[in-house]
Amino acid sequence: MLRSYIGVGSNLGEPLLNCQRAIDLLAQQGGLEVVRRSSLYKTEPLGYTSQPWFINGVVELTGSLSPRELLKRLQDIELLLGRQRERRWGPRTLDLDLLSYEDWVLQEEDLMIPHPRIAERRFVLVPLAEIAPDWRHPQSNRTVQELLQTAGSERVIRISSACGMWS
Ligand code: A4P
Ligand code: MG
Repeated sequence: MLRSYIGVGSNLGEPLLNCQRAIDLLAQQGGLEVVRRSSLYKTEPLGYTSQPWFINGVVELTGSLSPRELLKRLQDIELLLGRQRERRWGPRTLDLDLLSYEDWVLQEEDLMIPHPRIAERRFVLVPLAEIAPDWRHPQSNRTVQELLQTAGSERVIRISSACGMWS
């Protein structure tokens, strides 16, 4: 089984519900299984800062889909939940990022694995550390804990436990 981690984020509409629905939709589809879900976190916006705080979390998937098939699934779910692509790094009803796929490194314009901004983002690393403390970045070979020591300083506040709000 191939293992991947997906970053889930939302800061428009009902962000908590959007994240929960996205995971439910992922879990209901064939070809993959949601193995673990992190807690959900309220996180300070990064990049474009004049926007509402986000809800973020990370899920672990296993399955037989290729990275491109998986990306397509993620984009279909984004659209289904009303995502409109406007401002880059701006507010969104749902953002699903393919953070990693096994220990693959892929550098294509429309698909980069691992996701290029993992190492600097506490809103990704904190939930990832919760469900995959031994995960290593395949390019730097640093663990998620090591990456956290040099990541940014945006505030990340846990709002639900891993087995609470999600199920
Ligand atoms: N793409 C390439 N690699 C990947 C990948 N590994 N996973 C391409 C997903 N997509 C990937 O993405 C733009 C293009 O990236 C896609 O067409 C896909 O082919 P997008 O989702 O349309 O646009 P975006 O999300 O606005 O851009 P980007 O660069 O993905 O932004 P990020 O990195 O997702 O950042 N602050 C907080 N606190 N929490 C957040 O969740 N999110 C962002 C968006 C900014 N600030 C945030 C948060
Ligand atoms: Mg994105």
